Amino acid sequence: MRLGARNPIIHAMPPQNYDDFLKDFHATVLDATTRLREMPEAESRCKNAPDDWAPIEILGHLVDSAANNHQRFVRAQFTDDLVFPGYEQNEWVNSQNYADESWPELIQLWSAYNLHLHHVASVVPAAILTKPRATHTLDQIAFNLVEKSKPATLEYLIRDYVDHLRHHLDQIFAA
Ligand code: NI
Repeated sequence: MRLGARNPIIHAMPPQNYDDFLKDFHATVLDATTRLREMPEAESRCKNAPDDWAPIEILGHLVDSAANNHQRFVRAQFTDDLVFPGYEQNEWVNSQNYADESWPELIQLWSAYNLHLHHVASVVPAAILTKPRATHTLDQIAFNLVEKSKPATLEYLIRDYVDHLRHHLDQIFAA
C-alpha cells in the first residue's frame, strides 16, 4: 500500500551498469515532469480513499525523500559507514500540508531537486560508490532492505532511492 509498505529484502543489484542506470534516472525525471505537468491541479488533489495520499501528497513525499537522500548521498562520501536516520513519512507529509501547495510549483521543486541528485550521483568517485560499508542502517531505512549482517554500498543506496521514486511515480500515474 501507499503508506509505509516495504518491499521484501533483496540482495541482487539490477543488472544494468551504473552509466546506463544514470541515463535512465535522468530520462525518468524528464518524462515524469512532462506527465505531471499534464495532470490537472484538481486531479492532483483527488484521493482514492480517505487514508490514501493524493498525487500531490505522493509528490510531496518524493520531495521529502529527495531532501533526506541528498543528505545521505553527500555525507556518505566523508564516512566509512552508511548510518542514517529515517524520517516519519506520514508526519512529514501532514505537517507540510502538501495538499494545499501549488501543484505546478511542487512539480518544479521535485523536478529540479532530482536533476540535482542525478548530477550528484554522477560525480561520486567510483571507489567511494562501490566501497563496502560493514556498518549501515539499510536494514531500516532502505526501500529494498539490506540485512544488517551484509555490507552495503552507496551505489546500492542511490539505486534504491530511484527504485522508491519509480514506485511512487507508478502510483501517481495509475490514478
Ligand atoms: Ni515511500
